[in-house]
Amino acid sequence: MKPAAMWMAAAAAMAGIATAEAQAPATAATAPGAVPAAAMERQKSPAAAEAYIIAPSDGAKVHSPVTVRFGLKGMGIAPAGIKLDNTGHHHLFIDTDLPSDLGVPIPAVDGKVMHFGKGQTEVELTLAPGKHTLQLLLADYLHIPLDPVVASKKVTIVVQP
Ligand SMILES: [Cu+2]
Repeated sequence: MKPAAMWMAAAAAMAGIATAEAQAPATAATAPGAVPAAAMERQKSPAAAEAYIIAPSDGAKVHSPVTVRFGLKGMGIAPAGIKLDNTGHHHLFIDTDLPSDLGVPIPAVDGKVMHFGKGQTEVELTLAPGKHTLQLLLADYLHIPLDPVVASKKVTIVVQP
């Protein structure tokens, strides 16, 4: 497939899954045990894959709303629901540690764990004044973290009143 044709296919896929994608994290959150763990196979990540938070920087003093920009090297982004090798989509953990069980879909938690299943690479967050942590975690088309895990360092910011 020529690059242009591939791009168009990806764009069409993004448009097509927009509605279904919105429901997937909710399903995962409300019925975490619905799919047997044995049925889940974590997708492999490339050895060079690296996720990082471009902005804000660690220790930054910022004002709300805060624009968080997601960086990714060594692999690509694909929307949730689209199975492509060496791709995934971003998840942002706010004031929350990464899941201890990496073999199941990442839940969606209001204000704590956000999915970017359309392939977004930034978000504007409204945060209360005070200290907050931000961390990225990549996951595959089924919202399951990759193997080995691709996560950013945890960044701490201070939102000023
Ligand atoms: Cu997800």
